[in-house]
Amino acid sequence: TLFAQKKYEANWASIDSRPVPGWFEDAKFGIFIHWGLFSVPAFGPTARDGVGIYDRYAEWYWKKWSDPTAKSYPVFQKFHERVYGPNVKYPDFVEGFKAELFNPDEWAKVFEQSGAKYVVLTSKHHEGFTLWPSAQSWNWNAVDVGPHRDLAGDLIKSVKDKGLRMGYYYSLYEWFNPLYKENVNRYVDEHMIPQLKDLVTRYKPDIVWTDGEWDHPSDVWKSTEFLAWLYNESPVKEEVVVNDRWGKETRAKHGGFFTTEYELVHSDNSESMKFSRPWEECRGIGSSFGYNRVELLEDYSSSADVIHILIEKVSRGGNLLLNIGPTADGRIPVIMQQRLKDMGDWMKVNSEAIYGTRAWDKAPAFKKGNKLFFTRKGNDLYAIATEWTDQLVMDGISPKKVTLLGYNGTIKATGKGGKWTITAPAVTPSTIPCQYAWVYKLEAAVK
Ligand code: FUL
Repeated sequence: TLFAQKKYEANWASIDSRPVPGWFEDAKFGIFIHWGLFSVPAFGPTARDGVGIYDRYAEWYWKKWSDPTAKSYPVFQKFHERVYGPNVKYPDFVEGFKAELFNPDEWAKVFEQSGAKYVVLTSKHHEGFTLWPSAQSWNWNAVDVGPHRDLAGDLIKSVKDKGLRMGYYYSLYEWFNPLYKENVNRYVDEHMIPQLKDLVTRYKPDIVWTDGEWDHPSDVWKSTEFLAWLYNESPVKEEVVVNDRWGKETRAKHGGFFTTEYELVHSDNSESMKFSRPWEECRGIGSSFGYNRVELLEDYSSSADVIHILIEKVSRGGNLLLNIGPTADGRIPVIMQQRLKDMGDWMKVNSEAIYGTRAWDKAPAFKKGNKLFFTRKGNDLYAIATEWTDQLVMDGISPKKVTLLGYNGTIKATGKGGKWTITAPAVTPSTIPCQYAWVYKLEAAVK
């Protein structure tokens, strides 16, 4: 059958009328990758420096090191002075960006085994250096200089070969691009828009994840014009997904899915999380997106932590985009691999309680410290306990059958009038289905 595809116009009312393609909300779990020249110094302040989360981002090295008003300025200054000295300028870091150990098939395997369904790579962060041979970033991209390799192209190929979706992060603004500073309109017309269109037509990404939008309103970025092109004419017009970072006024208002970041971009109370659109929380495993070599084990979330974060976000209807920061030589730090491996082991047993689910609208109000979460798929509910308890009591359900995912024995569940008590089975270390969180499937529990 031939349906006339809807034509989108270059205004927010029209752009916002396009539903976010369903694959995104069903996917629930993605991997974010921050990789660029900032991976060379791979340094940022930590909690021990007494600065807040935004001041710990290692990918902000260039900016924070050059901005005396930044709270983390002294920490970056001191480090740079001690390690590199005054003669090393940020662009010199390109010498250290070789990616000589980069094996995209290996990376893709790590992502696949984590249970993630999609991947988002920084094609260009605020530093302006592109990971693909962009004509607009002549001599400031990974093919002309540094690794001499199309990192963005090689990775999307390997990731898609594994059956995962992949897209790109792209920073609208650039800190030190002279054209951007002198004439933003020319920058948008001659640099940014051609670059974005090149990225989309060349690699056909499933996601365009923009950022750096706050510097100008969306009309300066010509965001709705670009999105109308993306939705009407581009090779990915059917399935492509975008976020909400398209201008200083657009977050949690316009575009595709809404974004939170370390729960800080929007305050993390249950009210503000009732977004009218699919949403995604992004965060690192530690407190930075770019690799920070001085982080200690104590700075990293444990496997239990990251699994619990996934559960919390999904039970509230969101996705989790969990970040890794590869090294300049192209490795995924082993501690990050380990966290992803544990997530994958958990997902092998429990993924049906994650993929394709929605928040349960009758779930108990979200509070920090909750130990019981719910997801819903059709008439089935999944009760996810982040602590092993002998008895779970829940309200407002009448399940036809109760099982524990990954466990073969029967589960004792009794109830009347919507109030049910589930008794955990007696398990041993060898019969417990998994670690970190346990899922009771409550079949036909809700209407
Ligand atoms: C922020 C950026 O400034 C950070 O460096 C990071 O890329 C994060 C995902 O978005 O706004």
